[in-house]
Amino acid sequence: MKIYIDGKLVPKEEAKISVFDHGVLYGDGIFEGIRAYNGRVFRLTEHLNRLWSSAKAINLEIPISKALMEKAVIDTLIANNLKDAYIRLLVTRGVGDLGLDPRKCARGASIVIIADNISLYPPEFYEKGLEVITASTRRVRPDSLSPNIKSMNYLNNIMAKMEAIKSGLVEAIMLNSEGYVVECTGDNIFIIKDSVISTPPVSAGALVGITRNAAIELAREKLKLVVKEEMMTMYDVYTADECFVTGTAAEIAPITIADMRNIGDGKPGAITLKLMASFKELANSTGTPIK
Ligand code: PXG
Repeated sequence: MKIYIDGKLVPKEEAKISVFDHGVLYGDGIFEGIRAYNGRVFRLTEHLNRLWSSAKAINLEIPISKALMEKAVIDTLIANNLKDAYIRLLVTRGVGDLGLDPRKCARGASIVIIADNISLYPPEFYEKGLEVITASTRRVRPDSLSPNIKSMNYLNNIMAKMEAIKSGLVEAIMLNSEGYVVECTGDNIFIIKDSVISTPPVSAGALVGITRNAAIELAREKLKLVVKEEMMTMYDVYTADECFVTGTAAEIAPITIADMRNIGDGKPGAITLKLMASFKELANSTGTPIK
């Protein structure tokens, strides 16, 4: 495996960054998780735009242009001979001293790109649907730290994920400090009631997921359904006809049990299944070619 670090493709064993990098010391850095399907990188421009917005929000200068970053992603995939892949792109604050002050990272930000085979949820998760719980860990308030800064500190989500794991599950629903549903630990959430699709608004504290956007477009344009961004509580989840999550890793996955309640009849819903199929088609036929 070859890893991209600051312009070089190096073997995995040599892919190291300094312990003085503020990404390590403080989680001071940003990332993107990206997928490639069938020789094309899915919504690469959108991922890079989100990365640049994260950088802007934390006052981090990315040392290369978007065009060069796109080339670096493609070059990493080619070097690893990957057509279907999970790509993790990091931009860390860089090497500094033992203080918070980012100005001490004078050499500038470091870029790391890892491309690997995708480890997917097992097929039965998609056939039967996922069971989730509501995490007691609340999503961090957007006025403290915007969820749209995809920062290298994911402890808020990791603590909620640990609650899911403790219950023998893989995902948990996270609420905001007012108790409204926001998203899952690494996925956005949607419910369907009487053929109307709803997802929590970004103002609730949700990440503007790339897969969330794709699901909204597919639901509106291909399935001709109404999609609303609106506040919801766990009552709305429990009493929905269908529920699903979206994310780069999970794609679109049905949720069939939440906090011990069956959602609808406890099986993946018809609209969810249609969206899953439409998403597969979209992901396999669009994107930036790996060449
Ligand atoms: N919400 C949160 C909090 C996320 O971290 C999403 C939603 C979905 O966004 P995209 O753009 O991927 O549709 C994410 C995704 C993983 C993993 O391994 C996923 C994410 C981050 C880190 C790891 O499942 N982010």
